[in-house]
Amino acid sequence: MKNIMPSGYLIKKLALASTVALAAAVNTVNAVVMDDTSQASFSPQLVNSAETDRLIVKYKHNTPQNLMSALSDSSMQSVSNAVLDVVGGKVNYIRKMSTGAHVVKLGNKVSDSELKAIMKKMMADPNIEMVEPDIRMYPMLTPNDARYNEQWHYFETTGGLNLPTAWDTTTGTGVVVGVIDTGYRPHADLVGNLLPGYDFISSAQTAQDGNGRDPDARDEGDWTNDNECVPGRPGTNSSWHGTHVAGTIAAVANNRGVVGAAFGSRVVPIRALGRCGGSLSDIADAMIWGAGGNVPGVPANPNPAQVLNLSLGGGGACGSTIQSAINTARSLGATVVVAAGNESQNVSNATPANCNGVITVAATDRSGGRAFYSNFGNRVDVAAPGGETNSVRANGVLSTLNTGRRNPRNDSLAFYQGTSMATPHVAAAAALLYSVNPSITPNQVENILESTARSFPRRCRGCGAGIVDAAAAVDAVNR
Ligand SMILES: [Ca+2]
Ligand SMILES: [Ca+2]
Ligand SMILES: [Ca+2]
Repeated sequence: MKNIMPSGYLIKKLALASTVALAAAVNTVNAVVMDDTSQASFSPQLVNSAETDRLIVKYKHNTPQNLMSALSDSSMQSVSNAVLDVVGGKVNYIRKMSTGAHVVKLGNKVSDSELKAIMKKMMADPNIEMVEPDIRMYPMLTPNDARYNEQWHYFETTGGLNLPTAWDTTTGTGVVVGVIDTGYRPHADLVGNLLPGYDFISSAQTAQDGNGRDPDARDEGDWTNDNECVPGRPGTNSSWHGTHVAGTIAAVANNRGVVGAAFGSRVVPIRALGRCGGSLSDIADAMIWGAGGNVPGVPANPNPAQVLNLSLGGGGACGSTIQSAINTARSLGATVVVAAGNESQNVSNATPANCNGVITVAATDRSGGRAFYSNFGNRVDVAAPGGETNSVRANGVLSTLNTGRRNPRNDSLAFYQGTSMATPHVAAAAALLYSVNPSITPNQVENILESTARSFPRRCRGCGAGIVDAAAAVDAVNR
């Protein structure tokens, strides 16, 4: 099985997995080691004929010894006969194991019940001590972070992204995702996967850091006073939006808190949103810089991103500035993933979601239907879990945040809802694909994510090809 995990990660995983693996091993022994007088009683989940057509057979007193053409040897006759009696066909001898047992392979496909019957017949031979299926084992990559179990949006069959299976192949190692957002907080569960970013906010008022563009992309808070942004609009607390989005992509695994959907990847935080949002001109520059392009007056990004996440948007048609930035990012090899928007309206009114060359993401709720707020329409390409916190907070997307109402205070974790939360799931899935095939193109990424998306378990009209299936997508690019 392919595994391109950093070794430190794997070591931690194995340590974590040990209690589970040990329990499984004990079950196996209980279920299949029988003396010759017992009735065969196999635990069904341990006999999976779709996964294995091999058996491990151990003889009492370690007989037969040194078996080469073993199945012609009379001492192995009961093995052959057991198979012949149940399903017919040959048995192939594979090898003798260090344990003294022998591995044999069935010549024909068998069902679970046939496999059980074959094992039961073998056990009728008083010379046979033990027979068990040569089961397959896998890296046990479920992260052990304390609140991973609340990240239903990664693993639940109904509404999740099918990530744990994808993580058996890749967690995004070697891939850079540019997050164009409010900047970042150096959250202890995120900072280890952050690369140097840049602050593209040219207005000191918007930035709240006392100056224009600068190399420090930390989020200083995007709180506003009443009427500050739009007359009549009440003030808001700081959102720490960029920290939440970045955490969904690359929060650190196997330490504490939560994990990112591509926790082997790294995020370049590119700050372009502050108080009252951000300007198109800053966002366009941020995109080009993120992908490795040249922006006058700004040193080049030393870690060009293969994926850009834009959990942002505004109203109106797709203008030439943003389309040009998208085209430049694509020409540099970057896949651009964009939120459909939260107005529960046709996405044609939301930009850059309505531009060409982007993957536009609608949001689904925990039941896999369209989230009540999500935009929809022909411009949507795929859907991903964006959660829904209005009725049940825990049905939102859990990620890294900060407790500060205005200025930053302490690290926290929080449930958010929105197409902003759905989009980083897709950006992370794209990162997994780049990790498997670094030369994949933006068009190929989009085609694979769409063609492997799963159908909606509940109504989601205008939500694109389906809910992104990370495991299916990784499998498709791995072929
Ligand atoms: Ca600044
Ligand atoms: Ca700054
Ligand atoms: Ca973590």
